[in-house]
Amino acid sequence: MKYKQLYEFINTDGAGKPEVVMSRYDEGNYSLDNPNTRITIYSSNDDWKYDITSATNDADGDGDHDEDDQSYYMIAARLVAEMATLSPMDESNRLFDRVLIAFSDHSEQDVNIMHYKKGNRDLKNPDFIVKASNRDSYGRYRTVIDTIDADGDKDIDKDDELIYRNLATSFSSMENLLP
Ligand SMILES: [Ca+2]
Ligand SMILES: [Ca+2]
Ligand SMILES: [Ca+2]
Repeated sequence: MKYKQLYEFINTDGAGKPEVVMSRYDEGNYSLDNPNTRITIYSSNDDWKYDITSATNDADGDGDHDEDDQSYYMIAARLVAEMATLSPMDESNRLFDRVLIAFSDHSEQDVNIMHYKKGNRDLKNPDFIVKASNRDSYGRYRTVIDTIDADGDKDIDKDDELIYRNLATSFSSMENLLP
């Protein structure tokens, strides 16, 4: 299944800081407002440390539904919170409204991390695409292509690559994203 994962920061409960909202879109679905499923990851102390999720599912596909499954979503939320270019923690660094992650059309393993500038609501037309490839036997991505500044410190280096490598690894490890 060629599903896509979208990450956004939205203040879903209207209180305190924004939550991380992960929406899944199945193959062919690019309708921003109509995801196939949606999970919200909350910070219980409202301090950008994401540690609670809305109801999840057997994300890792091992046949049970336990804390391990929840942890995939929390790890993903913490990763996107490291993206200063996406997180509303500091609006002066923020360039993007949302990030969409999908497997490449050209390879079963390569991952595209698509970035949408503020106001761009067309999921088919990202402003930047960072690619991760070269997955090892543990499922970790080793190579990032077309890296941009993710942590907002105005350079492009290994720290930025690591965020993208971890995001791609997180995405490909969530095998079973049932509603
Ligand atoms: Ca909130
Ligand atoms: Ca499981
Ligand atoms: Ca950087």
